[in-house]
Amino acid sequence: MWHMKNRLSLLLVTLMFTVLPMTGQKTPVGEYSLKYGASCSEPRQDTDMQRFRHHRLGAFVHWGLYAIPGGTWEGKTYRGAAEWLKSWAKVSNEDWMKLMAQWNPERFDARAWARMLKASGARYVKITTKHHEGFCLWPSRLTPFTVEHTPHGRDVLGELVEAVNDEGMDVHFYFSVMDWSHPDYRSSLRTSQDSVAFARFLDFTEGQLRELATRYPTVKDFWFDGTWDASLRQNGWWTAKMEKMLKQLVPGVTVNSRLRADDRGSRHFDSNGRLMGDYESGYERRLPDPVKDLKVTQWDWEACMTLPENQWGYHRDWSLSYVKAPHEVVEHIVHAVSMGGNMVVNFGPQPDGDFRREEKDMVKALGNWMKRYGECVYGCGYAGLRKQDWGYYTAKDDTLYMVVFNRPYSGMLNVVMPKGQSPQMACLLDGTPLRIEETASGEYHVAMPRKDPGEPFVIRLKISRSGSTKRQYREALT
Ligand code: JFZ
Repeated sequence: MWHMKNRLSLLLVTLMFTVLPMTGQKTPVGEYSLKYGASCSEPRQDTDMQRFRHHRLGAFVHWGLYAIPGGTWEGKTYRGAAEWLKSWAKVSNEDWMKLMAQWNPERFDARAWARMLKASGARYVKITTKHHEGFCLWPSRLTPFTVEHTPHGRDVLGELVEAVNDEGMDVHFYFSVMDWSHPDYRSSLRTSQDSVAFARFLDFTEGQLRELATRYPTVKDFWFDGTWDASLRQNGWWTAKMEKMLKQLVPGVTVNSRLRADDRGSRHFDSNGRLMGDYESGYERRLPDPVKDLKVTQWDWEACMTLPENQWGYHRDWSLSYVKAPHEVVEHIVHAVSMGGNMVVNFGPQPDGDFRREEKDMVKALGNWMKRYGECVYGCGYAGLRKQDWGYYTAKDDTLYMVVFNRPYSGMLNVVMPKGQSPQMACLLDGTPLRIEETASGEYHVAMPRKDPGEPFVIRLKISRSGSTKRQYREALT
């Protein structure tokens, strides 16, 4: 045993003196020495990151040529995601790009969009600058497939950036690296010709990202997608380079983990288990389990959600899907916040530039709820307490929120407190006090409000910590 230990230390010492000086990096023993791994090991605490985190609720907008066929091609309706129709119906790039001749969204009004999205309670808007199809919502100089070469001709993205910013919201850019329209795109690199073509493709993509960052410098975030192919995994260096480049071009900008792959092809988290990019972005139409997945409370993350099961772009026939009710969406938002994450709710505008009825109704319902109860969402996070049968806890500084979705028959909500803490005061957000009872077993109950709110509602709790209370007394006395 002693020998083993000795040998191990010898190995460690040799490693420290040989490998580390060679790479010039401090690599803890037992870890891979990575050139393109995580750029920081702790969550960012600068003002831009805090702003991102405090917003908590965003709106996604998926808009592109796919809105025109809306899930139907040559008379056949495809149930899959509408923004993937080109792939489902095996449409050639040439035929797909003929849709550009029909891009004339007469009812598109960026200001109306921004007002509407703001009314949902969202604090930022994520816009698809370019989805997998390759059609750009900005007049890119690097491809013919842009809004500029359509009957509409307008810089849709530019108009949206301005309108969304004028409404006081942040703009985030969705960008798909995978591009079905580009002749040099490769999903895998089998031959040296593939590698040469893909290198050209990466240059082209870098150029597009430069365009976006310099044309629209108020952008706060780049949310990458379409990064799962082997070709990109083998080029982790490029994803690290893009993160660096964007951060130089747009100080303070945030980048999602989906952009990133490291030297060894690990995605999201590097080979040493560290989060790459500024926040984790793998929760898509699903959320971390509130009991099993508490590890997510250690880093920043953002989830996104569709209103039907799986439609991001406009699909004409939502009758093929289950569509969430507003209270379910509210629960997803609160669930995310209760575990320290953001939630982005998706909208897929129609080809005429208007929003479908269901989305307008959703905005109103969400907005009404957020106006009344947003206090438990904005700037809030993980409370250090588990999900309860009645709903979720969120927290902000010394305030604890109970967000109640399920009412017990008894009308008494069980409050679980960490040891040494007790609820001192419970009230509704309008200040209406609620009765607190201590049970024989030392648990606390808060009584439901006399009048049932008839919707998910929020209780604000003031907590006393015995330790800190004692300290406060002592400080008051001295
Ligand atoms: C991608 C896109 O393919 C889709 O069209 C949409 O834009 C969505 C927001 O992102 O879809 C994904 C990407 C990643 C996962 C699932 C769907 N994932 O990591 O589980």
